[in-house]
Amino acid sequence: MSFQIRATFLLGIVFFVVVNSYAAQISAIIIGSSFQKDRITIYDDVNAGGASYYLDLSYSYCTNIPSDWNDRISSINTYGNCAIGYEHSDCRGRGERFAPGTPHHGDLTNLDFNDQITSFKRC
Ligand SMILES: [Ca+2]
Repeated sequence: MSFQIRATFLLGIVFFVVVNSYAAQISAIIIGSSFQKDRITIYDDVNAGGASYYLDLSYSYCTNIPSDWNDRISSINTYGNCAIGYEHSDCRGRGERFAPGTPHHGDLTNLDFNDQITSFKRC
């Protein structure tokens, strides 16, 4: 290969690598932000203790938690999102709003709502 062809070839590789790394960064940012959006984690015990389960609320209006988590949640991390927890399935019964500024995410006994939540929806 002549110098010119080799230089063009190398430039092509560098361009390919740079474009791909930008594409990877951009998709990582998009995936990262959609991962946090509407995500909450529910915990078996107070203060984020015991078993935990990740819930993504972005795909439906109301999300019934898995049956093995029914009436078991004692604390919640909303990651700054807003979610309403309901006493019964299909977002029926008593509802409590969990959002930045609302109290007792870490201890639902303070809301008299310990081990009672069955479904969630976004605020
Ligand atoms: Ca519990």
